[in-house]
Parts: sequence; structure tokens; C-alpha cells
Amino acid sequence: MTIILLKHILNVLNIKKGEIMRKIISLISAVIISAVSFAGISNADSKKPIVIPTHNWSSQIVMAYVIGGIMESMGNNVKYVNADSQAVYESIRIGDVTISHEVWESAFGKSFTTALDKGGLLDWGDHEARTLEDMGYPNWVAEKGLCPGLPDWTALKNPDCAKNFTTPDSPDGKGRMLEGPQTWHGDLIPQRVDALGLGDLWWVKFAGSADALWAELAAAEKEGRGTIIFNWTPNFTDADGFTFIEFPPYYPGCRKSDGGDGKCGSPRGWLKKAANYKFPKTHPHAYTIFSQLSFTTKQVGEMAALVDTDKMDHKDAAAKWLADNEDVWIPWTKAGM
Ligand code: TMO
Repeated sequence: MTIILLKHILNVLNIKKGEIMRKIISLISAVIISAVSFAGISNADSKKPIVIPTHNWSSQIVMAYVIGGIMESMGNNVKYVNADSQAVYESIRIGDVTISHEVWESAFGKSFTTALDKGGLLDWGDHEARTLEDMGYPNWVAEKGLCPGLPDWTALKNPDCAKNFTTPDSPDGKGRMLEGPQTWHGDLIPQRVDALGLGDLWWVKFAGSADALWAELAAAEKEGRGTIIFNWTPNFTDADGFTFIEFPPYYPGCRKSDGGDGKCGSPRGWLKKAANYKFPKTHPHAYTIFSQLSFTTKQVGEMAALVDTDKMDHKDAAAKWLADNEDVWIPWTKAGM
């Protein structure tokens, strides 16, 4: 059809054959050139939003807005969704959530590995920061002599220690340990307390939020009673003087939930990044930055402190962190350009 039409036009215009060939060649090269530049355009990030999850502890929420802010600064669309911190790995695997930027080994290692093995979720590498998530106490507890022998866990076997940690709600006058929300790592701590034979002296209560843990630190100090809470590092408490109890060392498989006897503390663990497997294809530039991105213990602690110490709103904290640390993150945005 086109050829007939072309012939007709040529007849009309009385153009010579050689000239037709030249026209065709120039047409073909125009098609090739535009195909190449189209490939170039498709190398830009999709306008589809990058979905970043928020959970229920401060550094994670601030870091979500920090990473989202970096990606937005490069023209990406970002969407934030509040998500359960265990279920999120399945959500990433099936593509409902794009990335996870704080995968803590102790709490989420198992959910992460399960999704990784099923396929669809990719390990995006570790932050520089190493982690610990375990029970511990503010240093003034030891300085007041409330439990001689700490941080060695065997000090907890002493009834004279446990009685200094009693609260009005403690059953049978047991010492209270305030664990974080149960969504973080289930029954890990009650199982450990029982496995280590501490159940007659100690009671584990779950807090409803991270804020309840920080409120407990303040209340115990005011009341002059001992306190043991679940906490982690990096966190804002790194700067305040907080000591983790030294339980028997962790080894893979030692936990009840992994088929072990449960007589072990938490690992000195990693802090990973994860992403849906399509992320490099849909957002090649954002993906390169997410690969580069790595935070130190100090940086993660700062993000938490802006909220928990300085009482900033998470989004304001992220904006301040980005403004104060351009030398850290601007170089990441130049990667792969
Ligand atoms: C996952 N967390 C930092 C609360 O242990």
C-alpha cells in the first residue's frame, strides 16, 4: 500500500530511482536513531511511585523520608505506606512495596530469608552499621548497684536483683522486663527467660510502642527503681549510656522458633537493604543510588535522636538530616550518571 502510494508520488514528482534509494536509507537511519534514543529514554526511571514502608521505630521512619527525599530530589515519585515489619518482606516479594531500608537481622532475618528463598525479593546489601537488638538497662541501674554482676545474665538468677525490678503490675512480685511490641520478634524473650530458668523471678511484659519503652526509662529513673527494657543499637540511647545484658552467645538455630533450646542472646547482626526484583528495571537510577546508600551507626543513631531526643516530627527530622548531610548523600545521586 505504502509502496504503491510512494510509486504514485514519485511518478507524479518524476523523481529518479537513485534518489528513492537515498530517501529510503535516510528513512531507515532516522528509524534507527530514534530507536536508540528511545532506548535511552526508557533507561530513565519510571514515573510509577517507589513504595517505601514505614514501621514503628524512629530511625526507620526518618530514614524512609531521608531515602524518599533523595529519590524525589532526582525526580522520582515516592509513596509511603505504613506496613507490618514482618509481613513487609512478602509485600516486597510480590511487588506491593518496592524497598526495605532497615532489615534488622535479629527481628526480621527469618522473614527476610523466607521471602528471599521464595524469589521476588533481592538482598540489596548491608549498611555499614552493625546491630544488636536485646534486653538491657540504662547505666545508672548498675551504678546504683541494683543488680550486682550485670551485664552477665547470670546476675538475673539472684532474687535480690529481681526484687529491685518489681512494678505494681508484676505477678507474684517478680521483676519486670519490658519487651517491645510483640510484632517485632514474637515470643522470643519470654521463651528465652523460661529456657534460662529465670521464669520464677522475672516477668516479661510487652510494650505497645517504642515510646512506651522510652517512657519506662524516664519513669524508672524518677522512681529510683531498676528497669530492664528491650532496646537496640544503633539508636539514640547509644549516646545516653545503655548496656545490653550478655546472654549466652547466639548461634544459628539456637532459638526456639528455629528449633533450638532457646538459651541464647541475640546476634551481633547485620542491617540490610532489600528490594523487589523489578526495581532495577523500572527505576535504574534510583536502584543505583539505593545500592550505594549505606548508613553508619552514628548516622542511624542521629536519625532516631532527632525524633526521640529532640522531639522533632519524622518528616522534619528527615528534612533536617538531608540539609545537614548533603556531603553524604549528594555523591550517591551522581552514581551511575
Ligand atoms: C527492629 N528493632 C530495631 C525494633 O529491633
